[in-house]
Amino acid sequence: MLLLIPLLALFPSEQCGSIEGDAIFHDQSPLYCAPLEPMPGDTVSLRLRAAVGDLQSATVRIWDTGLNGGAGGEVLVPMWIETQVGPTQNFDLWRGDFTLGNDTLWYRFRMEDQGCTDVYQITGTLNNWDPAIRDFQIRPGFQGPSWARGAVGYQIFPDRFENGNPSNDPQNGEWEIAPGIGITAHASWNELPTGGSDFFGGDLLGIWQRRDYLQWLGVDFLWLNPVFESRSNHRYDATSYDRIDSHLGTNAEFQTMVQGLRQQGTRVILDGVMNHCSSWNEWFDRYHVYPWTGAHEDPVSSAYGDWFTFLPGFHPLNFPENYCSWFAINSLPKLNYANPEVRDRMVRAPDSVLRGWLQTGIGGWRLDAAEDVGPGCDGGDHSVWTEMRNLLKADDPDALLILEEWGDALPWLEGDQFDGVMDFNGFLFPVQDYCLSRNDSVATFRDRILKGLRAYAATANHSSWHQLGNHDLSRALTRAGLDADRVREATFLQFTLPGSPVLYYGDEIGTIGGNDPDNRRTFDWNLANWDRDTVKLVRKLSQLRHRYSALREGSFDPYWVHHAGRVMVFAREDAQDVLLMIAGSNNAPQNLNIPVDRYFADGDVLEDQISNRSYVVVNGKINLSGSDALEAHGYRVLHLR
Ligand SMILES: [Ca+2]
Ligand SMILES: [Ca+2]
Ligand SMILES: [Ca+2]
Repeated sequence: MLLLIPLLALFPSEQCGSIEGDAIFHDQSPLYCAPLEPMPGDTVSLRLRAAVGDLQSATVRIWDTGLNGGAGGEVLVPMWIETQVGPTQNFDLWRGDFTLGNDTLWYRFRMEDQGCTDVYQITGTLNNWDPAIRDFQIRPGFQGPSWARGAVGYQIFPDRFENGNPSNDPQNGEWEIAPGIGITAHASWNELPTGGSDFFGGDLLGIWQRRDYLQWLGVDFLWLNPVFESRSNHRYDATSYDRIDSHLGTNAEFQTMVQGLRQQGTRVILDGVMNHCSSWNEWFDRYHVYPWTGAHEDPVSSAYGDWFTFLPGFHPLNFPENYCSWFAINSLPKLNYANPEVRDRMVRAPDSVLRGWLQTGIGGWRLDAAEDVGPGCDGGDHSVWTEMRNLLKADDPDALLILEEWGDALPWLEGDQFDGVMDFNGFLFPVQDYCLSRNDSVATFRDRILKGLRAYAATANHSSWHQLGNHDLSRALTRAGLDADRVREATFLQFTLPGSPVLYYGDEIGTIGGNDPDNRRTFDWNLANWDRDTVKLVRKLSQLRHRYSALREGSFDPYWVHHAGRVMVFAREDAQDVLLMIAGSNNAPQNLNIPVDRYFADGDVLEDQISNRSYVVVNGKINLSGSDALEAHGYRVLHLR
């Protein structure tokens, strides 16, 4: 008996017995955190849902990073019960208000009842604060373009989407990609890619001609892989930042396309490769193409000599070259942002690369290799991006700024640099491991998604890009072992979770391919070859995302999982609607008895927005069993009929 007391103290339950931890909910959607993009001086209202009558008190526990001369300090905001919510008024809605200062705040909640104290962080209710889980964050003054929140995107590799103008097609041997190595032109659109120097002839006119398809799919913006003049087919190594590659079209054709697409509601996002250019670049001119003296020709006398970094003496990493390049790839010399002329030319000047092209009416930029951009050989420098944001947002407050970052992007998403990230950590990898490869359990998937959503401020989460694949990864269908059902499971999550779903051209029709260059196959316009089930699903989900603001900016409450059946049930709610998603990732039908009394009352009829099947709420649950079982790989979007 004596041993029991220390044992109990050593192994506390996850939650207090007197607090219904599973009923508690908060996230940074408008119903629970307002305003979405608070400015210094604004009153912020936080709301927390708890079972009715359950709590004696609730408190917002804030860490204000500006207190104590920047050392930070704790602020406690008492909450009160504002009202009862829920289908049978079965929840108290607790509310706490405070005035925002200039500094970043981190917050979580403390709940007390009958001597028990629990905390609420984004992964749920816990007995003790878990320092490994990032608290919710508020970044005063962080405002992103509203059009981009939850918007549907479509990535195009320009050489491979559609050939609208055969007269601009690259010809065999028309130029060298490296000294002595000529480019190749494919004889047929249906051949397979072979590397970086083979061309199919896709172009801007082709994209324009297929605008009806993009509109039919419900695409809000296109992200084009680089379109500036280059010798490679991927064009991540520009020879000029001022000219559209002539094999894609002219500068004038580009502007016409951008403005025409904008009129149909489709913005164009350009790929900005700011870190490095080609060794054939007009400023570097290693191979003596231009009449002037390029940096490589004579770093001392060239007007561009200090635009790059040349190293005296022996440099093993760059050997046998004497200049800094991206990953020591000598065809990709790195621009030197310690030189103010480079910063003027790329960022600062009214006609800089970034600001100049913004004037054509593009919707913004995706910035390549953002962590590398800076002075010298290795230096990443955030000041390049803070300067970029200030200038571009002054030119066009609606310009979207997305960075490429494969790790934690928080250092770029504090409100002063980018609006969002290509979210590998928060979406692509979790959905890969859950749906495509089936390595993760549903509980692990839910945990990774929740942690991804707490990684950044709310506005950044909404405009971050959720992809199943892109030009740097093998095709989603190939990674799924050619199982299209798994890709559809992942697509369902891509379009129903918070964030901005961005399709990789061809994934929606069942295009396959291994690693680069096989992942860059041409788009197959022969409808007989299409995976119609997938493209129909994409179009339907895109329509739902446009119909229901709750799918774009609403809450995300993944309150129920079926472990063995690999099913996650989650609600998305805003002031207009509640949608209940049932998302399966499994190979067999599942009998499910799903509690829905958090959102719906007995007698309510819930209709699936995809299949039009309906379910009646009985005893707080809906039953999917027998002939109504959730089919293998099944999914539902339920809305009150
Ligand atoms: Ca209680
Ligand atoms: Ca062409
Ligand atoms: Ca020259």
